Amino acid sequence: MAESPTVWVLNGPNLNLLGEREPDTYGGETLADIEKRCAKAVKQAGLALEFRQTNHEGELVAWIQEARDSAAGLAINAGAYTHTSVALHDALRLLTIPIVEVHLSNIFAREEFRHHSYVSGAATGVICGFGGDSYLLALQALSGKISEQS
Ligand code: CA2
Repeated sequence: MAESPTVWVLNGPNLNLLGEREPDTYGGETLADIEKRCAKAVKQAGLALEFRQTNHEGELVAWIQEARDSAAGLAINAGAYTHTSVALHDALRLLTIPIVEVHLSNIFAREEFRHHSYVSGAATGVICGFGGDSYLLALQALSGKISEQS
């Protein structure tokens, strides 16, 4: 039987600490809780999941490059690198698969420095402000795009 197409979910700095502080901004779930919900959702959609987190910008760039050959779609919460990283923008621009930018919080309702994203210009779409549900909504969008293509 053919392997299921794999959706990659990449997470940037400090997201490993989710659930420990600032629940009003980011919700009470840990990243492991969100990963579990994502795993369930992709299984139901007939897809596979690769879910990763790093605190290092270069590692995120390397993973985005790796996704070029391995992923059918990519969801990325680049954390604070969203607002600073031209390197992430350039790496994402090299992909031809659908990309959804994800944020737990509504970055547009927060400090001015969070309103600009280097990820958005390279993404197919953006979902923010729904806590852990933002990831599920991103997977739903990617699943739709992937089935459109096949
Ligand atoms: O809302 C999001 O998902 C963000 O990408 C989260 C980033 C922030 O820099 C972006 O502007 C929006 C920060 C993640 C920090 O994670 C924490 C985890 C535990 C406690 C405090 C922060």
